[in-house]
This record gives sequence, structure tokens and C-alpha cells, in this order.
Amino acid sequence: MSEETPVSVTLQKDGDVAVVIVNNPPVNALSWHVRQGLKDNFEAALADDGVKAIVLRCDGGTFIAGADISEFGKPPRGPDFNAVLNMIEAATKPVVAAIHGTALGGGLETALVCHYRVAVPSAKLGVPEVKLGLLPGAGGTQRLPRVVGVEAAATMTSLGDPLPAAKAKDLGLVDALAGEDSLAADAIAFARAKIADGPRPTRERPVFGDAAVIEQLKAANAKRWRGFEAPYANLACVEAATRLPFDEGLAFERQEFMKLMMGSQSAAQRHLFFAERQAAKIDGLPKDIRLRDVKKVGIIGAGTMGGGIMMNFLQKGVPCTIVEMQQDALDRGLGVIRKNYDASAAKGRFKPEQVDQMMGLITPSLDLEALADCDLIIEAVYEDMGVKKEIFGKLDKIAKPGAILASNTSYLNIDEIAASTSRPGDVVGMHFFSPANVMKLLEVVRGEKTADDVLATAMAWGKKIGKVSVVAGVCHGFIGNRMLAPRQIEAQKLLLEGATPQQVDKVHTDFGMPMGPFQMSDLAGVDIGWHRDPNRIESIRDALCSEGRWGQKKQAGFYDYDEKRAPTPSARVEEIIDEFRKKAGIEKREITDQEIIERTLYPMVNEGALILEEGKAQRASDIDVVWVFGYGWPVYRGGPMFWAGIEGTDKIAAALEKHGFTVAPLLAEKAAAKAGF
Ligand code: T1G
Repeated sequence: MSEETPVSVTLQKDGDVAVVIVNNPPVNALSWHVRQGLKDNFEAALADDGVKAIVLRCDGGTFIAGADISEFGKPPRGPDFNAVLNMIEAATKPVVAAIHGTALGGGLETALVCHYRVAVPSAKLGVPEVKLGLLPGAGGTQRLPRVVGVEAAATMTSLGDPLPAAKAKDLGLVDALAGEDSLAADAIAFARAKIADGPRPTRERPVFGDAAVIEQLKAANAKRWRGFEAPYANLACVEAATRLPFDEGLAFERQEFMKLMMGSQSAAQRHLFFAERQAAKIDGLPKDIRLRDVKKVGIIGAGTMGGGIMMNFLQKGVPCTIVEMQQDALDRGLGVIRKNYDASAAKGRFKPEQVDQMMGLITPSLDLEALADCDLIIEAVYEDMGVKKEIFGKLDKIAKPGAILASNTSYLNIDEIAASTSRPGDVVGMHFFSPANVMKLLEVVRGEKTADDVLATAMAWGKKIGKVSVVAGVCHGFIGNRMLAPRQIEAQKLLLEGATPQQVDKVHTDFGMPMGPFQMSDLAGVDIGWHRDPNRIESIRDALCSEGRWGQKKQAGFYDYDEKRAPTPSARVEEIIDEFRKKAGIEKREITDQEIIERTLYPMVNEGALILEEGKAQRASDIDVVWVFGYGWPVYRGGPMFWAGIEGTDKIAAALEKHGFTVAPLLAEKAAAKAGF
């Protein structure tokens, strides 16, 4: 071992059983020095005549959580992973994997070349590579069908969800469950008991099960897998295992793995893996900053947003007080929450007694005073600065010292709201996305005076309630909505110049978005932000609203909708656009799909660059996280700023100039360097 190799794998002996121990915090990833250590220590154990069996286990919080993703795309170091695995599999002494925490990806593939697997009940086992745009490239797609059968192997690889140990045992992936606190001893005893049986190379076990599941999985997940390559590549490898000899299957898997690894989709999904974790970090703040205690939460407004926000906290067992102005509004809000929970319970997400328990955590009130003992208060009333300032002014007198005062505003100025209190340091924005109990994104808006511990506490609670929290600066629309605005504006202009709502939307859905600008407008409500004067018609949107075409809720917006809310192009909308074109004296012309991309997606990148320049986002990858977790940007495109690097910042800047946009200096700089963000 060369001098600089970190010692991340060691060997101990317990009588005639050798124990190979991996210790590579934080998640025992298969970094090059771990692969080196596995090779060296297994060779030593195999060469030691006193050793009759071998146990592989890990120190720290988990078994091996996979290949070291941070090494991907870098020059290879250390021994070839497959060679190390084949050596373990071919061991002449029984090898037992002792699993706790998670055995994921390359970690499970390592366990699969061990001849037996013992796990604690709390362990999770899986091959999540498909979530990184990859597949288990170290024999997982060939060995799994030999251990758990084709059905389970196809499901595990194409969906990527881990299995609890008990389920893994039922499937034969785990041979025995160990005590939660006695894994090492139980595994050694299990190994000693297997000395007589000897090794059981997985590659020699027959593939079993019915391959029909593969087509069933494709049919059942067609919508979910639209645009993705990896799920199909995973299934192709499992299918190959049903008809090819092991080594040919391994070669087929390698070929498919390399195709994905070299592709842009996996690069995008790996980018997002780290971007999601990076987003949780607040630059300039110590990792261990002391957070404020939050034992009780207050919600102002029991409407769709207030109710959804509160559900997140109830699900974490946090008692909540919710305040409304009118009794009927309060009753209606609580009714919706109950109905939502009952619906989830009907789908098996909660037990009925859990629903009662969560509903029991709610204190409804018509009085703001009821919030006096809350540690975190989130205001979720309609978007009116006057109303918000009045509420925060009252909260300032009611809330206890140290309470965090948060607003769920989606675009109003947090500094102005904070200025209506004597404690602006305690004010922060917590912008949830609708439906707030479902959408993963949380924009945490840092005001000019927001205290560091207030920001850190809001971010931490975002993670606790299962959100992906991103820090945003105070500006109109923060990160997400600010970038949405130029897209919607251009989309409207394109209609006037000759495009149709369905053409623009198709470009976006073909790109991988769940829906286009006009379908989105119809879903959210065409009348959001409308001046409500049916006689004042200054835009196509005004014209739609004046005719009551407010969107899906009115079964008419930019599209007509049937009772199942299926959209169809509208002749009346065509007419309205025509009338407008004539009034504006605009000549209709052919609009290409490429022009639609250049004028709706490129301006988003431009706005993203401005947001970075102004410091309204900490890093470009945060913007990607916002758009992927909040607006359905396709994960296999990595987010707008990552995509800009793939698309070409120079190409984007040139097209923006061609269409008369002012290119943001940061984008111009990247374009000049032909660099990504
Ligand atoms: N490689 C490198 N770094 C990793 C890593 C990995 N596999 N997994 C986690 N980290 C880092 C992460 O960036 C973070 O760093 C810290 O560890 C803690 O992670 C050949 C090709 C295991 C369930 O997809 O799902 O094997 O931000 O915050 O919430 O077939 O990490 O602190 O600097 O997520 O407790 C397959 C990925 C790889 C599993 C723990 N494996 N990891 O969750 O901690 S591909 C995976 C996870 C592969 C082979 C193929 C989770 C976790 P930092 P964390 P956590």
C-alpha cells in the first residue's frame, strides 16, 4: 500500500473467523482506497490458513452506501471494482456480509458477492442507481435475479426504492436477521456455522421467476418514466440475465452502464444529488450554529396554503395553533385537512388512529392572542402587503421573545413586512409550494435583518418536515417565481406573433416539463393577479378573464376542459388571440419550436444569472434545486443552470441577443468562456 492510501479497511480475527471492517465516513462509500483495502484484506484473510470463514462489516452509521459518486468522471484510481467483487465471490471460505443502516448500490452489490447476508431489522437494502440515471454496474442486475428472482430484481433496479430488512429476508436477499445491538457477534456466529456448508457463489445460482413483469413495469410506469433512459436500461439488463450466461450478462450490463455514465442524463441527476445536499448549507454560517427551539407552531390562515403547511408539522408530531378570522373559514379549513388525512389513510399512508392523533394536535382559534406561546409562527393569508403588515404589527406585540415570525408570501418584500415589527431579526420568509403538504420545495427568504439563527432554524425545520430548503434573497418572486415571470411574458407574446397555446405547451412537455406555461396558468387560475375589471382589456389574459375563462376551475381558460379536466384547444381562444393581433396590428407568422425554446427557456437562464449576480441565490445549483423540486423541471436535465452548461451558454447568449434581450453580465462572461454555471 503506497504511503498516501488512507486506511479505511482493517482486518480483525475472532478465532477462526476473520472480520474485514470498512470505515470510510460518512457513508462508507466505495472510494478507491476502500476498494484497495477490500482487496488487500480479503487476500490476507484468504491466505491465512487459520481463517475458516470471513465476515464483512462496517463501522459508523451504515453499511456501504454505494460507489463514491464524487469519483465519477474523474481518472480511475485503485483496483477495478468488478475484479475485487469477483475475487470475494470466488473465495474458498464462506463470506458473510453483516448489514446495518443502508446497503445501497455498490454496497448491495458487495453484499451480493458475499455468500450470505445477515442484517439488523432496521437495515435497508436497495439499488438506487436509477435515481442517479445509472444502473447497478457491478453485477447487481445479474446477481439480483439469482437471489431474489426476476420480479423483485426488475422492480428493485427500475424503481430504485430500498427494501426493509424483513422484506429482504422474505425475498431471500437476507439469510438471517441479527439483533440490533449484536450484529457483529451474530454475524460471526452465523459465519462459523456456515464453515461446514462452505461458499455459495451467487453467479452459480440459477435465475428464477417470470420475466413478464418487465413489460408490466414498463406499462405501469410509462408516464413516470417519460423522457428517462435509465429505468429501461435497468430492465434490459435484468432481461438479459434471463437469457445470457453470467459473464455475457455482466458484459451486457457493463456496456449499458457505460452508455448511461457517459450520457447527459446521469450527469444531470448526479449533479442534483449533490446540489440537493449543498442547498442545505448556508454559506458563512458555522455548521453547528445553535438553532432556536421550536416545540409549538402557529399558523395564520386556514386556507389551502395554511392547512397544507400545518399538515407538515402535524405529521412530525408538532402541536399547532391555527388562527382564522371567521368560524366558518376555520371549520372549512379543518374539514379539508381531515378529508386529506382520511384520503391518505384510505391509501394506507396513515393508520386511522394516527389521523386522530394528528388532528388532536391542533388548537383552532379566532384570536391571534392564541399564538402567544408559539415558537414559530407562519403567516399564510392572501397576498396583500397592507394586510400582512397589520398582522405582523399585531404579532410583534403578541409573540413571545425569540419566536420566529415567518411569512409564506410568494413574492412580497420580506424587509417591508419585517419593518412593521420591532424585531426584524426574527422575521423570515418560508415560501411553501402548493399543495404545501406534498411539494418538496421550500424557499427560505433571508431578509436584510434576518438573524443567522432564525435563518438556520427555518432551514433545519424545512428538512425536518421533509422539504428541500433553499435560501433565497429578497427580490420580486424570490428565485422560482422571478424566473417564471420572463417565461410567462414571452409565452404571451409568442401567442400574438403566431404560436398557439398548445404549440408552446407541447414544446415544454416534450422538453420534459409536466406542463407548459398555458396549462400551468389554467391550473393555477388565469385570474390570479387580475385587476377584476371586465371592461379593461389590455392583454389576452384580460380578455379571457372578462369572459370568465379563469382556467380549469371554470372549465375554460387557454383551453376548454371536460368534466375529467382534460384540455382541448379552444376555437374561442383562437378568436380572442386573432382579435388582439389585429388590434395590435401584429402580422401572424410561422413560429418554430426552437424559437419557443429560445424565448421561453433561455430568458429563465438569463434571469438566473441576474439572481446569482445580485446574490439572491447562494449558488447556481440552488436555482436548479428550486426548479426541479418546485416547478417540475425534468431531473434528467439537471435544472436550468446545469442545463445551460449542456445547451451552451454561448449559444444561449447569442440567441437572447438575437431576440433583443439584454444578456446578464454573468451569462455573457460564461458564454465568452464557453463555460457552464
Ligand atoms: N458517494 C459519495 N458521497 C456520498 C454518497 C456516495 N455514494 N452518499 C452520500 N454521500 C455524502 C453526501 O453527499 C453527504 O455529503 C454525506 O455523504 C451524507 O449524505 C457501481 C454506480 C446513504 C441514504 O445512490 O442515498 O453504487 O453533504 O446527507 O441523509 O453500481 O446519502 O455532508 O458533504 O445524504 O443520512 C449508489 C446515495 C451510488 C446512495 C444517507 N448509492 N446516498 O443519507 O446523509 S452509485 C446511492 C444516499 C453505485 C454501483 C453504482 C444517502 C444515504 P455532505 P446524506 P443521509
